[in-house]
Amino acid sequence: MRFLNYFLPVLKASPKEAEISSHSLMLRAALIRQQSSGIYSWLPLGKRVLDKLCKLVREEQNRAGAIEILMPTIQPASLWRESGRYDSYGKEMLRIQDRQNRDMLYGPTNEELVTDIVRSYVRSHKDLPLNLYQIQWKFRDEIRPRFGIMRAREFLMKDAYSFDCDSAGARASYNRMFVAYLRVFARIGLVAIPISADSGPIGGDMSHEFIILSQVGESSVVCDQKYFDMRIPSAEIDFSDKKKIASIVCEWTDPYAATEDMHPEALADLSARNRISARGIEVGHLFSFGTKYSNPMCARFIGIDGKNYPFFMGSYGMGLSRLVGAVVESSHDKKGIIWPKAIAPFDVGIINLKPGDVLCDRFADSCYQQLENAGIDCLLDDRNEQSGSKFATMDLIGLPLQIIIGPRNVLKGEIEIKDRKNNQGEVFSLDAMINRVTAKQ
Ligand code: P5A
Repeated sequence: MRFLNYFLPVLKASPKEAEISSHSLMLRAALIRQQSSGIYSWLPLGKRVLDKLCKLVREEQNRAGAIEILMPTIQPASLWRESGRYDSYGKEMLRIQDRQNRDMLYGPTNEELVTDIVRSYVRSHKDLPLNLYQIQWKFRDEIRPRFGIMRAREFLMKDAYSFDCDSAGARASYNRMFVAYLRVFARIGLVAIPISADSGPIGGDMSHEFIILSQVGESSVVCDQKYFDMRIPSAEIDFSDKKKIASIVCEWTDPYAATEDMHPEALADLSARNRISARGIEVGHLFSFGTKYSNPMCARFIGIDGKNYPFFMGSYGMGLSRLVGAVVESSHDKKGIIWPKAIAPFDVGIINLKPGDVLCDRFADSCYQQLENAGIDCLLDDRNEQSGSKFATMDLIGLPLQIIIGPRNVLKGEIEIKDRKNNQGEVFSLDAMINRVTAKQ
């Protein structure tokens, strides 16, 4: 992509409404734009990040055996009346009426809707287990939307729903999602602490939140620092191996972790040396709630003994728009964002310091073409701007690698590569640079 053909309206000053770094950086780098309280547009650069994150999340959900569907954002109230949640859900739910005066709502979550799909098609234990997921916008009319997309009213969630014959099967489905979550967070450079949690309005007796430690988080957590040295399950992990998957969950729930409002005795065993007390951002939440929805909604299957049973269910949420904020919050410096490679909007930023100069243009175009041909996404800054402003923009938007093409270097046939993370530059010939960058990707 060439900057002159792109839409990247970066802001010079930090917007007044932003209270935390990630919100300010996301606005300044033109990732998002607020349209109303807690409601955001995703501008081209932000859309690229969100798309990359969705792709990665899909890979991990599919690997764990979940199957993607897409449910509507607008749901009929009738389903929520069946489950009994229509009245109890409260003011967070955006309730609307259609032209026939039918009660509808903008989905804050989809347990009822997915239960309706499954009860319509799944008849037999032979069709189980089943785990259906979607990536879809949700609306919750939060009393105090805050920190940009971090606590928004409209937000993107990956929500998965599992259906099993019995509680042992449901536990295995839960464990698979747990392990898939560990892999997603690790792939975007985050350590997420699984914390046993209250299940709130979703319900059930087992629940874990995944929390990223951060000063701006809304939860207070205490955990063992061991979490920061633990190994992430590899991509080759066999998700059909129930024992292996359960052992990984055991390993990851063994070190101490709790939210501060719980008063566990185990805390006493945790020596001060290993204890981390910090704030954290909730980026995912797993629930296991058995027959809470299938029973009232008469969602049943025929078991091995020919009798009817309600499905044993769980649901598994991941806040994808919030995760983008959490990544920016945990990976930035004074100059701007530092994207992990996995979700960077472009892999490489090329700065042509002197557009119009024959040699600079030739080097910049050749570099851009060769990298694009090698499948590397580049943003070429071909604007006629001051060098300082171009450097500042590139640092602000935080692409992992910068290639700097300046009139003095090109006379010697050279190009500079700078790593955004450590700010270290190295000078190469054009060919050596292409080899180097393509080898790194
Ligand atoms: C699980 C999947 C559920 O809704 N039903 C479907 C279950 N869980 S949850 O914990 O309520 O939400 C899942 C994740 O969504 C993110 N999230 C938000 N992100 C941005 N703004 C919000 N207002 C918001 N509310 C929830 C969180 O990451 C949460 O873990």
